[in-house]
Amino acid sequence: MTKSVLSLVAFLGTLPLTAQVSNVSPTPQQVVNSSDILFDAPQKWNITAPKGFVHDALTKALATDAKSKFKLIVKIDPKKAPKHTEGYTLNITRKRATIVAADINGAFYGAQTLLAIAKDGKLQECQITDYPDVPFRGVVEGFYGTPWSKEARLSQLEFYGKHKMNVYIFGPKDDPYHREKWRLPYPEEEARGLKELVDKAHENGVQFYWAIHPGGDIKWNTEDRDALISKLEKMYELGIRSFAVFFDDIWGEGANALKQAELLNYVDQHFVQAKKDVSPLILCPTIYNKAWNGDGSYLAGLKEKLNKSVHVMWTGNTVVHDIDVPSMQWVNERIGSKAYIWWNFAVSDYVRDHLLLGPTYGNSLDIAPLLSGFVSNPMEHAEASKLSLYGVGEYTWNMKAYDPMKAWERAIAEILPSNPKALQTFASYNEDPGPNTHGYRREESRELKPIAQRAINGDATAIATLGQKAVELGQAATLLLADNSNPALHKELRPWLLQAQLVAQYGYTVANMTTPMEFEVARALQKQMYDLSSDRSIQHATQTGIKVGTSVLMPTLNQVFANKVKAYNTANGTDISLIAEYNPFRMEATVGQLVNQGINFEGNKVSVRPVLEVVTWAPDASFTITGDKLRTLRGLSFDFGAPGIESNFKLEVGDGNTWKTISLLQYNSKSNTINTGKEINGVQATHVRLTNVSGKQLQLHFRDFNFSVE
Ligand code: LOG
Repeated sequence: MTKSVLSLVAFLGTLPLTAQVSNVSPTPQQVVNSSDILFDAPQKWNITAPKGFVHDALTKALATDAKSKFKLIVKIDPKKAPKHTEGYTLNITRKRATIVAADINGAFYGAQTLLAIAKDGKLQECQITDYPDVPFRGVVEGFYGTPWSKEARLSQLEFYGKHKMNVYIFGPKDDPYHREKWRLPYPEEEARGLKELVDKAHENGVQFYWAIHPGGDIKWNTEDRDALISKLEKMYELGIRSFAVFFDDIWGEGANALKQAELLNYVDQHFVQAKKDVSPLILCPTIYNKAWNGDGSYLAGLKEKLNKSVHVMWTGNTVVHDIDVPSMQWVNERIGSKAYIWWNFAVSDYVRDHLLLGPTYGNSLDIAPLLSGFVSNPMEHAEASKLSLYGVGEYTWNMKAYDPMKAWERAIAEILPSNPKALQTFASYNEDPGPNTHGYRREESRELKPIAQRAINGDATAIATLGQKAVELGQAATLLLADNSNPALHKELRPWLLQAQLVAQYGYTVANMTTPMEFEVARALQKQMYDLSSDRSIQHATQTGIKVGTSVLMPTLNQVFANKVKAYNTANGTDISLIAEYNPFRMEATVGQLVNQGINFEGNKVSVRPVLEVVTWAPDASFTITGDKLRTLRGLSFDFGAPGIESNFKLEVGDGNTWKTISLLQYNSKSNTINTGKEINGVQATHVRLTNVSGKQLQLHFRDFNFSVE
């Protein structure tokens, strides 16, 4: 670049870009506007472009005519293009648009930039030089819960292409042929569906990685090794050319670093290298975050044995964590290569009662040179996940230009152009996951914070404003419930929109209440929220509640409720309860991963939510479930994913002062379910406690723990 252009770039950096170029997301690395004047894009375009998906994308979006005077020329010329993989220049004049790209993906991205500029039928003279900061950018569908549908995935892949993300890793935990039945081939129809996805990915410049998760029951023998290779062969036949092997969330034999490395190296040599057209492998290790490093031998084993061509995934300092330079340096040193980041946002499988619709922020803007790839693990709500993925696209392409709030607003406008304001209001009450086992928190309702404290202090104006804010949330929810312009989004948000209406009514009631009757109304609304949370006709089977505004709005309202009732009690000598929440059971634990674990109470069944990763029980560690009143117990069972473990635990029930021990038995040797002796039936209790009495540390799953009450 010449000096004068550089200074022009610096100068323009302080000016807002005009409408057309600012349509481009992610923000290009360098833009020079020759003129601020917009001119009409041609009706018809005379297009010359490399055959295949670049040509297809352009001719699908633009009307073509070989006789048109306006030429669009796309060529691949590594000598003239920016010296970056996927780089391109785009030059628009009044007469023609020219894209010069380093490679085919660069040409595709140049075309995407042009299409974004021309979106409203206008063009602008400009010269753009562009390339990505991070070589592999995108998404790992790696959550627990209902895997995305084929339709959702097709829509995602288009979205990634449009926003210049080039990786999609298929690894949903609950796809049977990814994990449980990893040895078996997909049934024909599903295989056909995958083939369709692979084609769609290639049309959008996206590498489709298929991941296999064999560690739960793999035997380190030739038979299983060959089973794995033949499964990969089957996937290769479907057109897949990129593969990953996941060993996360397992323990025991499968978690052996040296055996894992041996297997990956074998696949590398006998499959990847042999095929010649397959991308480098990706491994998700068992120790995939710093908190689990232990004595360091696992990562040391990988570093020593694993082929350097294999990318190693990493979630950061803990399972759910934002990434910075020191955390990258820490892992890179230990694995001997640049880690491939698996960022666990906006995944919500550990807080399924929440939607995470807030902006994408928290990762340092200077880590690009330290990582080999950056993929985000989103929510099982595919369409709603685009709100954060849009930010991931912008962040990974051009970190220095990244502005989380602006990206968020642009995402909202793109995903629901009919009602962006309502969606933004609603989203601003669905950002924080609430207290959770991973300790990961997000800002929520930024605008509400200054009002909240004043409302709690009793400031009448602030309380009225709080009520008004609640009403605005209700209005937003009502508008969104009636807006079916994005049906997939509507379907995903619906349970939370219904809950938001109740939250709004509660807020309005609390802000305005003065009488005992109105206190009761507020409490009745909380009961309705609780009931809606466990209504199976509204939410699907693995969904465990519906929460809105838990970070600022609800706690503030609950506090205002208590203050008002207290003042009333003092003035009238009454003794009305200060608690508005309806919360019949709570959990306390010395097992770290269970501290904030939610409890469901539906019909007469009380159950603790499953934990996804392996739970570590120190000797004598326990958890206690406490009810709000004495209830009669009728049977209890649990499943920690292993048979014959009953003698390691002691189960007690009681009223908090006296405890009765209940025997634990495994009725069926083929299942992992542990039951109790008959003596539990009819016992009156408020408390149920389970303790590790084995005298040693236990590592177990936590699939289910439930009991029935009368
Ligand atoms: C799983 C992942 C899950 C995520 C968040 C990794 C590597 N594995 O704790 O499937 O969606 O955390 O709950 C994980 O993150 N285990």
